[in-house]
Amino acid sequence: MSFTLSHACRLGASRLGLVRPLGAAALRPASTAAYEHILVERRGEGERVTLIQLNRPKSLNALCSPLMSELLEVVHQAEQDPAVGAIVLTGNEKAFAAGADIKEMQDKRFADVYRGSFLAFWGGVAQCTKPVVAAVNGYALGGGCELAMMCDVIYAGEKARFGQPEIALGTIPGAGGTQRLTRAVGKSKAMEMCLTGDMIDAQTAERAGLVSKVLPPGELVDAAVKTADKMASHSKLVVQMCKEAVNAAYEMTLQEGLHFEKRLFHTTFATDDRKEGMTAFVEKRKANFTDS
Ligand code: DAK
Repeated sequence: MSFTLSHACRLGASRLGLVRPLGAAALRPASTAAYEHILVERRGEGERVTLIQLNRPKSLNALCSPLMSELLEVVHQAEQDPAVGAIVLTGNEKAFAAGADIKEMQDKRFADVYRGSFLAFWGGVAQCTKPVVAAVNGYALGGGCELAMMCDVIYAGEKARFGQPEIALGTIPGAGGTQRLTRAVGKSKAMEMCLTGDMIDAQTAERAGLVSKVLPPGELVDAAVKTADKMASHSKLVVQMCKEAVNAAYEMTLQEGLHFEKRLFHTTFATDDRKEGMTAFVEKRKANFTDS
């Protein structure tokens, strides 16, 4: 089912790069106008997966600020919606996204971007507490590659191409390209990509650990939705803890991370869902999680 949301009065704030926290009450009826730069659908069992498609095909889904504001608004809504268990983010067959909008950045000066902390709000995608699966067909360049890396899992179509070409524009990656990419593929490949601006193909990205699966382009989104749906079938509470624990591996020493993991593991014993999951196993039935 497609659901659409009015955005008429929202874009003023969005264009300033402000992302308003929206509660469920801010959801608009399904019959009103759609977003301008993204398409949003609900998929999966019980429509528990939010599928977001970047939709600026003429500019290869260049990530202008209004698009990113819309994206962050929907991510936030999905996060607030107790019926949603996971998100899939995709583009089209030619491009996931060819980067931030160069035309928007072209005339900016240091004072503009520094004073306003230009584009810093993008980071909200990585803060999402629910699982986000990126389904990348075509180009994922610059901010497009960085956006994919803010997601928890990346699936790639066979023709996908990843790159950090900012160096050729006289700048450097600014949304994680030097950091998340290095953690994902190691120093040598990250340096090679960031310093040459060259792209890697989907197969290379899979070998390097940047993506976890490569699929025929036509099967990609369904595969990503299937995976997201499986994640959404588990206890949302425990999925959130699990995501938090994996993400901690990027921030902590091994000892700190092991301690943090152990404490979260112990914490699952304070939930109804841990008891239900183990009881269902023993009783040879499907668990009925209540996210509590
Ligand atoms: N921005 C704006 N327009 C773009 C674009 C982009 N990134 N990429 C493509 N387009 C537009 C083209 O200008 C063209 O528009 P028209 O000329 O038709 O009006 C249309 O999309 C089709 O593109 P091409 O004609 O170039 O198509 P080709 O198939 O020949 O080439 C290409 C495809 C992907 C190789 C090429 O378009 C390309 O090189 N694009 C630029 C890729 C790039 O350099 N990306 C990095 C941008 S810098 C930050 C957050 C994010 C960022 C930084 C900081 N913070 C949180 C602080 C991100 C920065 C970047 O991403």
